[in-house]
Amino acid sequence: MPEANLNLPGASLQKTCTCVVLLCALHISVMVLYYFNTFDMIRNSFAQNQQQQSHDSLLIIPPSEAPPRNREIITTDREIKSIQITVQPTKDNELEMCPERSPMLVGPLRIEFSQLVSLDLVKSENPALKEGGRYTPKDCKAQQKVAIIIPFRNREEHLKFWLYYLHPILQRQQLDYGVYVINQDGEETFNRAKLLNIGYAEALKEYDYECFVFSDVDLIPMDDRNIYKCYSQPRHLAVSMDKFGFRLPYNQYFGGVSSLSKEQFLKINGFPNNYWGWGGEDDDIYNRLASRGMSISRPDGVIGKCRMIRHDRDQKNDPNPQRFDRIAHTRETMNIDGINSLTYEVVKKERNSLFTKITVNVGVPKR
Ligand SMILES: [Mn+2]
Repeated sequence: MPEANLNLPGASLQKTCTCVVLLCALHISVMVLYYFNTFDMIRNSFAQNQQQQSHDSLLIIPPSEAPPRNREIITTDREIKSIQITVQPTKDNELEMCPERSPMLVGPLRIEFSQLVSLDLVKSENPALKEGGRYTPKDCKAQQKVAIIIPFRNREEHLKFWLYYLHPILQRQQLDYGVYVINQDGEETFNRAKLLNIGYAEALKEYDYECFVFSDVDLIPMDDRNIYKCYSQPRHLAVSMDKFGFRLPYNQYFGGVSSLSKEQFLKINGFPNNYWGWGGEDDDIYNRLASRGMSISRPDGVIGKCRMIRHDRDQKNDPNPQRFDRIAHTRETMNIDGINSLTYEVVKKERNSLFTKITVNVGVPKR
């Protein structure tokens, strides 16, 4: 090789060198062009991909279930960042469904009535309540919208205990609920079942409730696992009362506290309107459920324990002498007597932060 070089003329060597340098330069520039082209393509397709994913999550996957996308965005590209910002879920979609079993439940509760409670105390202990005794969980979407209906007359002290104990329990149960106290106006004989029908009708005017809990004002659950919601069958919640030695007085007993979904309530045409005075209306309701092929669901005897506030018999609520005769004819009467024949007059509606009180004229018994 050195011998051959020596033989070449100087001009020819220079020409060859120039040629090699030019070829190298061309090669490098082609490489550089190709490199930048490819980089652009990758970048564009990445951006498109991101846009597609964001679009998908807006349409199909609820934000709560979608995996976080942020960790995929490792580029500083401004265009991609702006896409991220435009996908803001609405507040309604943001909330996940509350769990089947609330994590806030504590189990057995100490319930006593020796010290009177004031409404101010109950208010100060339940700051999350909204006007009318309404509550909605703030961290999750409640499983059910529940109206609590309390038939009422002249039991202010019992109502305070009820509110004092029940509001914290119902909030721990993560229910979207409202409390409706249906107050019978005047001094005529008490009509519990008609007041319950009125509560159903009035609550539905306020909100799209899907479940109705009917509770006497003097019954307090002793365990917050006794959930005040609706089940696939009508629910009896006051299953072991201290009054009855913490036992069910009889198998068909459906008194005290019960819950029916809107559908279950309508299936039996609501409750009877013509049970004046104490007793029988709960057995009539049981007959309605049984005649429509439904059965009673109950918590077990431990979770279903509850206390009744001791009281004397109310005035104008004597045992109804007609009750046995009426119960015997539920099947014939239930289609014409119920929510489809309900008439009443609202005298007054008051909303405070603990409950909505609706005073009603229920009329007088037929004599
Ligand atoms: Mn009672």
